[in-house]
Amino acid sequence: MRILKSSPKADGFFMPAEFEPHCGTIMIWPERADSWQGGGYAARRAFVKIARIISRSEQLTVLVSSDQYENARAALPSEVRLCECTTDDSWARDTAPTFVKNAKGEIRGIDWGFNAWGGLEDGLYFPWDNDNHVARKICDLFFKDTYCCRDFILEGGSIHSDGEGTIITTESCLLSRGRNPHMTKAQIEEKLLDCLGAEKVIWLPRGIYNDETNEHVDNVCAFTAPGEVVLAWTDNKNDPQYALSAACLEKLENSTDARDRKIKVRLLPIPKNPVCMTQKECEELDLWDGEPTRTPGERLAASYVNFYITNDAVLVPQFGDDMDKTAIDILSECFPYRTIEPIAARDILIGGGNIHCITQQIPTFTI
Ligand code: KQY
Repeated sequence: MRILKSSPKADGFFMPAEFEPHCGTIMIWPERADSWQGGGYAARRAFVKIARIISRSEQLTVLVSSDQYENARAALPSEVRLCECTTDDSWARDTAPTFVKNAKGEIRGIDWGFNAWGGLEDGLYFPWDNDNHVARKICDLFFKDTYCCRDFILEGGSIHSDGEGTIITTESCLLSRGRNPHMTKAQIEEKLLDCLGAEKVIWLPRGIYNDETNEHVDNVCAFTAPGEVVLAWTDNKNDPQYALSAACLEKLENSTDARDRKIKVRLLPIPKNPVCMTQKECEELDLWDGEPTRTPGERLAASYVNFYITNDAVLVPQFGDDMDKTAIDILSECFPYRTIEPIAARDILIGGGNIHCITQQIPTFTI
């Protein structure tokens, strides 16, 4: 594996869309007891269900600690490849490489800097060194050259690509003080275009209320096709999400993409009833640095937008809410050629993210 200092764009590489064909997916076995309640058992059951569906249509690699290897091997289907790797947690979207592709069908990984969603400013755990090394290790494992972008803090959940030159992201996340405070918005945009081989960045102002990642885009808005997105939405003007989603809608309605298309926006409701931590769930989380990581009644950043697209399916978070079925119906329209798979996701959400956050796609490649 070569560590490259050049730029993906200059080398003819770009980030394909998630709905383009994958050769595989990466996940990381959950274990951290201050992230995953009850010692991680419930989260692992949800991860296994997701793994079963993904491995139906693509090669799934799951990173696991040596302590958990036996448990993971027993729980996961035999076609899943397990690979021992030291990590700090299980957010493959954010710690695995972002893969870019060129016209010949070659792929390379991008190794962004990772500081646990904000470092010492407002990050979510410390230390994060193991997570910061995951992307390069995965490139090693897959024999893929890697672009060293460790000087730029970015998580995969904070970007979406349509594969045709357009990137969406959120200002609340990418301009946060804990990531790249030395860079201007224009410099950050230039870096994104250069690394992702894109022509246009659409900056959504906000994300999902109470999203502890500083509002990753992958929880609020996602491409379903070139020129088409779903946006998390509520009609309830008293809900704190209303103003955030309305600001994003205004931006999308006044934007064109890199190919000068007007963007078609489908509104995807958020759950009707806020999803909040129970006393029992809080009691089943270990403390971090002597402090609770969640408090009873805390509203979690529940959103159906945090789905994951595989070669044959779309895995959609479900919260036991009236809107679960509506979300499935809307996404069925968006993805008529894939099976829509509802996944009970509360046990993942408690960790602070959802199905998209625990998965990272590897595009198909020729060589
Ligand atoms: O949403 C994500 N991409 C990651 C969330 C991390 C939360 C850590 N508690």
